[in-house]
Amino acid sequence: MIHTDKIASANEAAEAALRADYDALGVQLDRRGVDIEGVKEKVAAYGIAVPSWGVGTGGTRFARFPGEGEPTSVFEKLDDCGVIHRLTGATPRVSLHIPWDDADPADLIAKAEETGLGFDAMNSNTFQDHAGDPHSYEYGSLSHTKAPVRRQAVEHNLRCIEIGSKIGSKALTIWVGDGSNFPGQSHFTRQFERYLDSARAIYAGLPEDWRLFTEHKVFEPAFYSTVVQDWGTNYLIATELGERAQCLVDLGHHAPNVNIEMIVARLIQFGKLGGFHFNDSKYGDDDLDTAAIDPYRLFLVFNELVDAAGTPDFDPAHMLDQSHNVTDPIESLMNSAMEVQRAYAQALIVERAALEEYQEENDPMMASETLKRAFRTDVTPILQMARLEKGCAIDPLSVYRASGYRARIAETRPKSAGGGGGIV
Ligand code: LRH
Ligand code: MN
Ligand code: MN
Repeated sequence: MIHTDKIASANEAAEAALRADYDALGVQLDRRGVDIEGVKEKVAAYGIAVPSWGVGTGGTRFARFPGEGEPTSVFEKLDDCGVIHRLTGATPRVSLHIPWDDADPADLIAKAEETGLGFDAMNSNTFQDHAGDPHSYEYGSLSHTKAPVRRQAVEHNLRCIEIGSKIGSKALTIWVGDGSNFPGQSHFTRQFERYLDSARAIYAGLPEDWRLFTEHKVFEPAFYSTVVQDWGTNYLIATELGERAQCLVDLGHHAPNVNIEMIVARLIQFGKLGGFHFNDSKYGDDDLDTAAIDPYRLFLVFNELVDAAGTPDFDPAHMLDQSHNVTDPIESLMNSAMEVQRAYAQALIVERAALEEYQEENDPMMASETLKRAFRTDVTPILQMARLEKGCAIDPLSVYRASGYRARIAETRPKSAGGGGGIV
């Protein structure tokens, strides 16, 4: 994998400069009444799950250009995820997708132990057909007009729970592509009623200590209407199902210009924020690297999360969900995990008492400036120090590039074929 002495020698070369930067930032933050050590401890304790499907090269429906050394099994995916965590110390868990990652749970546990990882939420997949299944999802899954198709989709979800229970997962995320492409194709109300009935059957099979996350998305693959199209429908699902059903917010799944941080605040207020799929987008569900387009929006989401910290039972799951078309997926995922940490650290240094005062006194300029001041602060030394103290890399990208990991695995993993039909 990555040799510990490679990390140590790279860190040694960078440590003195880091300490100087960290001390200077500490003095600056101290003037604002912010304790840098407290921020660093929270950042160090923070972890985000990596999507197993993210370590393979993605693509679009036009083409996929596979990279060198693509993982060919869930076990090789876990190897790559292990590298990401070894270097960043920020990604202790992996979120699996079934049937893409179907394997004997005992083997999954063994590999997770070997790579120093655990498992996060399970993801079911009823947006494509599974080899050997009698029914097709072409016209929907949980909301399909035909009961046998719905039953097959429910059973698949129950199987995801069963696998997850054996590997230490505590949540199931359901995203369905169900919808319609033509006005009149589907009866909105009856279709949603069927979805709810199926979702209730899954919820009934949820272990006591599990949560069910439903994920909304405005369009795609359905291009006229989508059954779980926005947070309003998602909230209805979560309230219909029960206390352990919550909404998952994928940052790329909203109409353009939607105020996502406000949706986050609303869901928190009513105990229904289950978790996130972090990524970034310019136009739609672009699945670009987190913070590649709009880091301020990511910061504003984290501002809501930090503001709500301490709310009883507030424990959203944090996962990345991206598609890497033109970069090495390991590099993208490391970078994205660190961008999420950055947004978290920036939100932690917001001067909240001052912000509240400006809000009370209706001073929009100073309220906005208070947020901007935190956002403009370069918190990189905090992130780097947290990594150094964990024995991870001060600069994960350069250590990864110098390690030759990609070239090494490319020797043993067969080159995969390109083509169309990337993961959305
Ligand atoms: C749907 C989605 C959902 C899927 C993943 C592959 O667009 O965001 O989370 O499980 O992509
Ligand atoms: Mn998603
Ligand atoms: Mn998506």
